[in-house]
Amino acid sequence: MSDKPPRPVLVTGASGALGRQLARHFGTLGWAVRLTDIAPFPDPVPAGSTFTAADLNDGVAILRLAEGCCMIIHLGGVSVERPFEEVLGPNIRGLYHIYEAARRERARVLFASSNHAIGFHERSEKLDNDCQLLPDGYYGLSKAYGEMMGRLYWYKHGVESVLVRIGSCFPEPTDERMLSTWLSYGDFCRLCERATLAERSGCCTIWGCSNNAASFWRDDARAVIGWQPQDSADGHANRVRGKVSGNPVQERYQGGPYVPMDYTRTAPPPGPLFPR
Ligand code: NAI
Ligand code: 15L
Repeated sequence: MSDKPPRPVLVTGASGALGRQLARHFGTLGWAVRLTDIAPFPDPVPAGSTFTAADLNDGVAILRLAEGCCMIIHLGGVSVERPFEEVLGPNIRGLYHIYEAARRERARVLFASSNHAIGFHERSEKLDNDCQLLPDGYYGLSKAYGEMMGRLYWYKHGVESVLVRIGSCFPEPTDERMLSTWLSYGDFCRLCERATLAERSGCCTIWGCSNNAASFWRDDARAVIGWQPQDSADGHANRVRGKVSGNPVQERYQGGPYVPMDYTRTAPPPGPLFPR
């Protein structure tokens, strides 16, 4: 297996927190990368890469950017809970533009999904990757839609997708919940590398978290792309243990702080949504 992709890789959301990490990582690997974002790229553009500003709402611009690419790493869009109208353009229409471009180029997509697509699962549950989608807001709903988009394009057009349900990808865990959800920058970059180089991915779903003893998540398709996390939140336990919100709704569910946003229930739900 080659250690370089056969054609350029397109990275959206390149000016964001994860995009900047990945741009640097791919730069050190010497890959040919097209970086794009609606915001300017704040760092020196790595050798071998180019940066082009574009709005995900602009389907023609996305088609042009993807021309000749073998892989689209799609990190761009609204990345936190926002009102529906703000999420709609980048995350719903924009994602359609990404998948149409992938279909035309026969490119694989890595879709940066989120734990907020399943945020209403209780923290006491240990989830496999085929669990019910239970979004905890409009942002999480857009990520659930993104995963469904990946499946649609796989079954209908044979477009491959690596759907990564990212937990909390930050320099280090900052509260107790992140002992379960943390993904190190290094593990994230290596995941993107493996997703690009794997001979085949089909349409697979992977939990984007490091090797955390307190993980909420269990089985997934990481073996399909040959990725294993190397880092762990465990070494941060002493520092963040006990850092909790005090909000019972927030602490009950995996989605944490996004769950109580705009939450109007006065009593907890009576039981599981999908009783067996
Ligand atoms: P970020 O907010 O730092 O980066 C997102 C980028 O998308 C920004 O640079 C922004 O300018 C760009 N963008 C927004 N609207 C756009 C538009 N209309 N056209 C083009 N570009 C647009 O987010 P971050 O943390 O880097 O996350 C990257 C991806 O990973 C996002 O899709 C996010 O939802 C997902 N993710 C991140 C997690 C984390 O812990 N950082 C956890 C779960 C998912
Ligand atoms: C996400 O999906 C967000 O992009 C990120 O900013 C964090 O809020 C993360 O989830 C999380 O749940 O910690």
